[in-house]
Amino acid sequence: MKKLLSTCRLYGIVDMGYTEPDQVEARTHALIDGGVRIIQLRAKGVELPQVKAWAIVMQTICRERGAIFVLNDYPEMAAEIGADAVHVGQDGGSLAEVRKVVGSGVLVGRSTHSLEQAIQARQEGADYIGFGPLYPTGTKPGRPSIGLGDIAAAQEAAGDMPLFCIGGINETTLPAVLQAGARRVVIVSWLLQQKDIAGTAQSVIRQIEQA
Ligand code: TZP
Repeated sequence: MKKLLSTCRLYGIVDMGYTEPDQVEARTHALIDGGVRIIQLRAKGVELPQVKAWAIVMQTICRERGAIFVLNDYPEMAAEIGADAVHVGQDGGSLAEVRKVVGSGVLVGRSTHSLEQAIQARQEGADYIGFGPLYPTGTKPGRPSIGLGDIAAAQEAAGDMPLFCIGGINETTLPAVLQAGARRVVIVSWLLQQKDIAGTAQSVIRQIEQA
């Protein structure tokens, strides 16, 4: 899984704030069709049995098609359903505690919102980090944006730990994000709102590879 993670340029999220329940399966497939090999389920404020049902659907598809399935927020559930990875925020406890719950075979990702947090996540042994929000975004309302200025330094500090820039990335902002040194990105709302999710993902991956 770590080897596959190291090849990932675009990280997709099936965010239930932008996804109808009956689209979970189709969107997971569309992202994989578009070349995305790491896909998270993000279902804020949803009852746990429902989250678990969607997680099992996505994990099954990702396993069949060779993508990494990431569950946002719930280490116990991630362990229970055999998720490939779990993603936790700054309020998700220490990574050592998370690892104790999920075991050594599950990748652990962490959200970071500053260079200092990126450095700390690496010291704590995160398998990858999200770094942002670079721009203000309705997907994480109220979270201050951090801009592009620290991307290169965070990238440097991350070393071989994959760092995915996140927050407000779309076709207009992507070139500046890449220009600032980003080598991997997470795109949520803009990608999910495209008519052709697979084609758009493909084009984003191409742009990142050419940067
Ligand atoms: N963490 C930092 S920004 C963000 C998360 C989950 C949301 C990014 O979503 P979008 O829609 O791509 O701006």
